[in-house]
Amino acid sequence: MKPSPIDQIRPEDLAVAFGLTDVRLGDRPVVRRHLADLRGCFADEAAFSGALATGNPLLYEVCAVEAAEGDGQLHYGLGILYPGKVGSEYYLTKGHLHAHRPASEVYIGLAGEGAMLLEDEATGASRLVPLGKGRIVYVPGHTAHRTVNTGAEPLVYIGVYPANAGHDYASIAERNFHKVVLERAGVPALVDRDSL
Ligand code: PAN
Ligand code: ZN
Repeated sequence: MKPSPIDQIRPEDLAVAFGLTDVRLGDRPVVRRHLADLRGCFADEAAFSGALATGNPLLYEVCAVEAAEGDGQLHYGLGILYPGKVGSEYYLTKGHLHAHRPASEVYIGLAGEGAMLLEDEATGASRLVPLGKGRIVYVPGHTAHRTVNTGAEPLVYIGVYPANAGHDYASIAERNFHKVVLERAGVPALVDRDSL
């Protein structure tokens, strides 16, 4: 007899403990991105070089649970994005499109204050939507997405996405997002990259 789907998941993947200050989910691998890994992401290159000359801080870390593969399965990751800025641009994630473009994603905000920058791949249309404690963001397919910490505390969230989504970083690295999120007069402002 074929094993039922529930038998194909390891018991430790059926229920996973998490906290808000430690990104680790059991012994699953953690991806850590430091400032140097974000070369090319920030608009102000001089501010980036200046910041890097004084250190290479941890900007964010992610731990994913990829318990099952195949049609209909889900993966998810816990992310912690630390507060800070390069020049006046808030700390951010690299951002990506899903390799399987129709794959959408749900982000659930657990702690902190921030936003998601969404950008339609075909038209470049952008939305800045709040993500933080008590907020859920829907990321449609075909939409590049980047997380931004606009607060003073770590921004903690979970992203849930189809198992076959995959991550395409190269397309974003090539052209970057059209918009940047800067602190202007003490509050976040969405600004055209080309206007800087
Ligand atoms: C998230 C992201 C996470 C880190 O789990 O992977 O926020 O951002 P980057 O992957 O852009 O570095 C997600 O969107 N997964 O699909
Ligand atoms: Zn994603």
